[in-house]
Amino acid sequence: MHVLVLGGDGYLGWPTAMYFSNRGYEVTVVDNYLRRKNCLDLDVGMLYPVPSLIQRAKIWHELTGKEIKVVIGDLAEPDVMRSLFDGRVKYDWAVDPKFTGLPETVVHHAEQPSAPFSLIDYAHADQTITNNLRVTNNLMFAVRDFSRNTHIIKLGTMGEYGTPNIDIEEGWLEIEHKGRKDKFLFPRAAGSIYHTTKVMDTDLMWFGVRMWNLKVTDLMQGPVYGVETEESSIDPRLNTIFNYDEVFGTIINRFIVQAVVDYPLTVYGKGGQTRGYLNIKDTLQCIHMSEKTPAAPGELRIFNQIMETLTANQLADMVQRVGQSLGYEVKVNHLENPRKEAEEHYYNPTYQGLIDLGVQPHYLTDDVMTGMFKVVGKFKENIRKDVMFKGIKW
Ligand code: USQ
Repeated sequence: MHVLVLGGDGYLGWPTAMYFSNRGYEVTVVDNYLRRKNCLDLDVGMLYPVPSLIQRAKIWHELTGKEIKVVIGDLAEPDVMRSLFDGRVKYDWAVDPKFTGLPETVVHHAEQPSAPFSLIDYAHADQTITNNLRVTNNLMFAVRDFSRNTHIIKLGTMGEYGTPNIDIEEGWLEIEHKGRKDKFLFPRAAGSIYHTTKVMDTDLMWFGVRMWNLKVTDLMQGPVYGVETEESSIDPRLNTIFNYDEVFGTIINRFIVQAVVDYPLTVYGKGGQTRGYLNIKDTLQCIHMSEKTPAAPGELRIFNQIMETLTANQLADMVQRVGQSLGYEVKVNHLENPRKEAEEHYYNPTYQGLIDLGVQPHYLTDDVMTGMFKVVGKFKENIRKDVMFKGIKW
């Protein structure tokens, strides 16, 4: 089985590649270092330096004997995408440079993933829209033209739904209107330009599913936390990239880093914002379970990929409690919210589909958080306070 991981250098992409490789799959990763370039351009830093994608694939091979083929290229260029399916691909690193053949599964992580980044100014909004939509469109057409049996697993986001005042279903909603019934995509109301591109991605794929019988799974993921996965524990050089700055860091990772350097936790506004969270280990399980039971031809299968819902205030309380038990003095600050979002709202999403497929959740317990504190604590000297909060306004 061959899994193609688009965006294989990122926070989730590299752990996905190792996860499948470790389980005996043939794996190809593709990335153009967009995330790293954007971090450099904005000078936001990372918790620790990470070897290049090619170096990581070499380290992985030395330690495990397994091969992850690497392509460095921009998937927004149609030719780069198409070469992965028509055999013209040139690997930038591989043990065996022969074309692996068509992938049974493509995991699409190749997006600009930050909401604040997409709202810095016009240019950053434009980069987000151009990259995310072109990559998705290029993928859709490449699969249509060369490999309709390939199952596309696309990372969506819970933020596509926004925070509606009704329960959030898994992707679809049956509506009765003037005595007639039909099923529609659950209403979308994205809260950033980034999240809006994810809505548009879904629409593109839904079109491809209806027109060309493509097989697509859309994983509506909440904010992910965590550093370690089974594979990264083999060697610290295999750790995934880890951001804690305002632009690329997600809330739980940020709060723990802040606690370690006595930076008051940056709760935005009232802190009643509720989101569905999951451990990075569960992202990998969810992708794997989706891969094992592919969507049918002509099916857009949607799962809500979260394991529990928590408010920003609950997270801050927990980080404070666990941090204090470890000897950190943790203060909590309520900053004026730079985002435009509901700070107190109803939130009741369904998230049963992936559990039914066999995913076993890792919840955010005190022990799990203590483990994160220990990892982050090792890199305390690298943590920069100047990138914690700049106040990118919506
Ligand atoms: N928040 C704070 N303080 C902080 C950072 C965030 O109070 O220092 C709040 C935000 O205002 C927001 C919530 O925490 O209400 C989550 O923010 P986040 O930065 O952790 O996550 P978000 O911007 O929503 O985006 C992240 C990922 C994105 C993914 C999304 C899933 O960057 O790629 O799609 O989580 S979801 O939020 O469900 O849309």
